[in-house]
Amino acid sequence: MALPNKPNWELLAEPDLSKVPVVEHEYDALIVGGGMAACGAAYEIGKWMPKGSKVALVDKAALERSGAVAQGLSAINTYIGDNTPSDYVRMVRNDLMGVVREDLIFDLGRHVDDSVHLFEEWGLPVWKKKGSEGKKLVEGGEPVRTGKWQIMINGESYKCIVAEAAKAAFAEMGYDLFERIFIVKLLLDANKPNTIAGAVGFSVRENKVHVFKAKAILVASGGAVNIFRPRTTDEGKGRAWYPVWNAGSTYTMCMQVGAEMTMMENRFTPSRFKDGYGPVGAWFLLFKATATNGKGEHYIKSDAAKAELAKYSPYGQAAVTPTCLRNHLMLFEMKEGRGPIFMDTAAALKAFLDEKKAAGMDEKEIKKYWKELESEAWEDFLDMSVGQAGLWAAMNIEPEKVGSEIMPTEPYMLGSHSGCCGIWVSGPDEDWVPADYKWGYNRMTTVNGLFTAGDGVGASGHKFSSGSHAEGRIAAKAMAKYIRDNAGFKPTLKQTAEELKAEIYKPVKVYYENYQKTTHEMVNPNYIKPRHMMERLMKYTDEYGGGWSPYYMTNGKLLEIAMHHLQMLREDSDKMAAGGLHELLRAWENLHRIWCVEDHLRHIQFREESRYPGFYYRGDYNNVSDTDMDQGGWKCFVNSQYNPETGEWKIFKKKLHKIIAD
Ligand code: SFD
Ligand code: AMP
Repeated sequence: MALPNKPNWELLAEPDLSKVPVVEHEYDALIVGGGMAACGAAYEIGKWMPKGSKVALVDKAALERSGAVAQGLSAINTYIGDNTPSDYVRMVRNDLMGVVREDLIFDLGRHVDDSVHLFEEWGLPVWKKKGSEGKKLVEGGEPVRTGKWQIMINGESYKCIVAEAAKAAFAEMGYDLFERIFIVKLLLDANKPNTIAGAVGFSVRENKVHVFKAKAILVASGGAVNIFRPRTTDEGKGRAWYPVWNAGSTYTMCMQVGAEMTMMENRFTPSRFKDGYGPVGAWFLLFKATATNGKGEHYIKSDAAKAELAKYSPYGQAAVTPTCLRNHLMLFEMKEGRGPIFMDTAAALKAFLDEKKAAGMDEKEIKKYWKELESEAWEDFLDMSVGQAGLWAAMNIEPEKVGSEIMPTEPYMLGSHSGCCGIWVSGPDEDWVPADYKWGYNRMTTVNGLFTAGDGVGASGHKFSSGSHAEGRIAAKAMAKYIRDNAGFKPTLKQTAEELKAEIYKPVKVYYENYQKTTHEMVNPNYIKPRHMMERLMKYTDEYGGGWSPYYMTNGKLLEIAMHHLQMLREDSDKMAAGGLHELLRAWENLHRIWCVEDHLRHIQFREESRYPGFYYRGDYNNVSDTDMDQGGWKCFVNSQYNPETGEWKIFKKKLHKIIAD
């Protein structure tokens, strides 16, 4: 039996699962995911593992173009350079409305530049200021800064470059790389409580199940996309800002084995160029563009905007307005009927030109300069969001002549960009780190031997691509230490390989047992297709969980209804049907989505305030309650934990420590 990648009517027959082989592997360390964090881990781990160790990396896609950086990027958003790690902590703390793990952020800040230097060494072109062209950063080359933290790159091939180095490091050590294998779940040890022992997944290219035993596992499978109804409809559906292939696997898989989660109420609702999802940072920071409302007013400077920001003091009054509050101002204008919001691209480009003219640049030089400016503007999208460039071309948009609409998108869950949901991990084992922030191994979750990085680590956003890579390296080093310290540990699985295979291939069985019972395979009383399951999920999260259609507003009652629907979805997911390997992938992705978004809403329900106005609001607690948890306030973490033995959840407040002074 060969299951088709896409349903193929000629091949439909009762599937014989005995013909699906199960390959069993045994490793010391396993890396799940192949993005920035995983590539950082792959590059680093060999330096620290005992000689002769066995290490593997498993990616659901192909390393060269997988994860959020697949299309490339036009900026590296975290490069400390002449700034200090303490300043970096202050910036992240303010942008994320005060509730962050300062130990993790400081730790990242002191290591991130090393990854950027490696990228340059591996061939990534970093823009340099006039006068220092040709010099590498480590040789004193001055990067073109867009903002205080961001540097510009020619980054279309960013991921290829980073993946190549990871592969080379693996090849040198004789480690194994598995591509196109989707990991479905993690497995706990049969004998040692709360200890990771393995993972199971399936090939998305051939009928094969893979069971991995490992002494330690790093899960770095990115954030969660397509959990809320997207703004795109039909023809454009599937287009999103963050990578569609990251389906919440990191959060769900770690949560399911009992890892404590933190700040899962946080989401990132980015403002993006409408319909193409093109990022806005380069326009705001490099081109110094401003946003206007439908009346052409620079609404950010209005008294109404100032009054709105004053409600969220001290965050709203910081030198740089937090990302969520920038959204809040945008939504305020739109709700007051002054939309749409435009990025004033034409004014920004004209201002550059005027500046040069005033400085006495001659006509010929101006023409040349204009060409450069124009191509930089296009390259920003061509490097990381090709669809936006395509849309501009298709719509006859000339950014030097007309502005383009920007719009808050549907929400995403992530821990590495301007969001901070994720897993509660140990910080570095150093004396300045509070005792309740560390338990021995840096970036280890509360499950022994289970590590995470990048989007996986909670309460420490603004790592971006470079920080995720650096964090993967930090985690890999700690994971190697854990393996050395637990050299005698022999992972033992609770389930047999055959049991795991039956569980993974269940949606295939459901499909083939029932598809002939209706005339159209999409509609069937005995099953639900992954596509429909995802649509149902998106409808509920949008309408009840504060998606874009109710302007990101929810409340206790709406969340109660959302939880009911999500429980029904979980129940119904047992009846998901997959007619081919691609659909089998979609089925398991959906399950990952449902779990992580359920935890997200559970957290929003628990936190009786609106910590991130502009990302989400609770109508019944529409304020930021910034007093300490000891005084009944919400300036604290919210953590949750699923108990894999009993199936029960607990959710609770966790103390916040301020480490770096203002
Ligand atoms: O413009 C499984 N990001 C930006 N970072 C920057 O530094 N500069 C920018 O310019 C950035 N911008 C940006 C960014 C992302 C995107 C999509 C756009 C624009 C359009 C953010 C970074 O890219 C991001 O922070 C990091 O990539 C996060 O790293 P990491 O490792 O946490 O996630 P990943 O790279 O997406 O990798 C995930 C991997 O997991 C695999 N995977 N493998 C096995 N089993 C499963 N079940 C799996 N599920 C997922 C994936 O295949 C992938 O390999 S801008 O907006 O600011
Ligand atoms: P984005 O393209 O929105 O993902 O942003 C890229 C980088 O620029 C991130 O580090 C953002 O925090 C930062 N950024 C974007 N817009 C602004 C703004 N208006 N003010 C300050 N920083 C911004």
